[in-house]
Order: sequence, then structure tokens, then C-alpha cells
Amino acid sequence: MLLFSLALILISLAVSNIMGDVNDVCVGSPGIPGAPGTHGLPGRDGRDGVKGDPGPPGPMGPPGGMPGLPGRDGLIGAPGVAGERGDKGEPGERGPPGLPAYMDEELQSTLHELRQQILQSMGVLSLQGSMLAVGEKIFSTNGKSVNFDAAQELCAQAGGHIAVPRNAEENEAIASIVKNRNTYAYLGLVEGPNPGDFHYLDGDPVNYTNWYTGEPRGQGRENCVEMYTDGKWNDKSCLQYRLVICEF
Ligand code: MMA
Ligand code: CA
Repeated sequence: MLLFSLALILISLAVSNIMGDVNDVCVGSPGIPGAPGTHGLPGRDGRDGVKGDPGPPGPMGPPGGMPGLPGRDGLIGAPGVAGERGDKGEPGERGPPGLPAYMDEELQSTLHELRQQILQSMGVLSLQGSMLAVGEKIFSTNGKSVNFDAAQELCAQAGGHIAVPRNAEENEAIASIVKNRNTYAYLGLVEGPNPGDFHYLDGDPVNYTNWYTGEPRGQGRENCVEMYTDGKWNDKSCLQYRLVICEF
């Protein structure tokens, strides 16, 4: 019985302890934390990461390596100098026949204008005393006195010839210029191989003359002809300075 009572007491004590009925139990302060445990074993490798960016170019290699690939084409160069002119091509095919001139209105009006302009120009030049029209010929002087060869050259450059009268009317026209300039002029005729035989510059023999009394008397030593201020002719050296009068 005593043992039973003791057991009951012990059991009730244990139960009250379990049931938290500890109002009557003393509680101690927490103890010092224990030392950390040892590291665990390393974990397994993770999966591969994504591929990284390409790295920077490496340093230049040592000299003596293999030559690199050819580079790209350079820029287009400046144009070269123009080539020589080619040969003239073959003539083209013949065109269709045109209108008869009298029915071609454009041609007729062009001719009308040209005629008008020529007459106007001749009027002005005549008024200025720059030209003298006689029949088909026009006489003109530049007022200069030069030797025969130079006179021939000047007239040729202007598209004419040294003036030479082929009749009395032309002689008077040239004489009026000579008189007006008060200086002698060379005429367009020269002596041939036979003294006293004169011919025009185109080789034709003269068929009109107006020699001064007693001329020509140069006997082959005066191969050119000058006109005096009275319109008479004299055979004369070709190396004098004489007025240039051209005919066109
Ligand atoms: C000059 C000369 C000649 C001309 C005679 C006329 C002396 O020579 O001009 O050509 O015939 O004069 O007297
Ligand atoms: Ca003479």
C-alpha cells in the first residue's frame, strides 16, 4: 500500500510536469550556443552556362607570317585624257529631193533678208567712203602704202586682189581713190619676160591700158605698175611704197 501511494505521487508529479502545470517549477537562463558544425561536403557541379561574347582581337603575331588575303578593290581612278579624234565617217544616205527654190518660202525669205542686209551694209560703207562699187566690182583701200608683194598679201587676206582697171570706168574709179589719198597706188599687173609686155596677175594678157606718155620705158627693169593721181600709168620698181587698193 505504501508502495502504491508512492507510485501514485510519482505518477501525478510526472503528469503535472507534462501537462505544463509548472507554476510551481523554477526556470534557468539559456545556455551558451554551441560551436558551429563542420562544413558539409561540396555540392555537385551545376549545368553549363550560356556561351560568352567573343574576346578582343589578339596581339599582332610575330613578323614572317603568311601573307594575308588580297584586299578589296580600291576607288575608281580619275578619267584618262581624251583619245585622238577618229576618222570621218562615210557620207550618209542622200536625202529626199527638196522643193524648187522659187517654191521654198523659207529660202525665199532668207534671200530677201540677205539682199536687204547687203544693201544696207553697202550703203553705209559707200557713205563712209570705205568702198566704191563699179559694175560688178568693189574697190577699197586700207589707206596704207606698202611694197607690191605686201599689197598682194593684204588683198588676198581680205579675200580679194590688187585692183586693176579693165576699162575706162574702172580706171576712173581707182583714180578717184588715188586722187583722194593724194598718193600713187600699185595696180594688179606685172611685166612678163619680154620687156614692155604686161599681164594680169592671173596670167591673162592686158586688154586695156592707160600709160602715161612715153611709158612703159623701164625696159624690163621696172616690173610693176603704179597709177599717178591723174589716173595715168607708169611702169615702176616693185619695191616702192604705194597705196594698197583691192578689188572684190
Ligand atoms: C622715174 C621713174 C620711172 C619713170 C620716169 C619718168 C627717172 O625714173 O618713176 O619709172 O618712167 O621717172 O620720167
Ligand atoms: Ca617707168
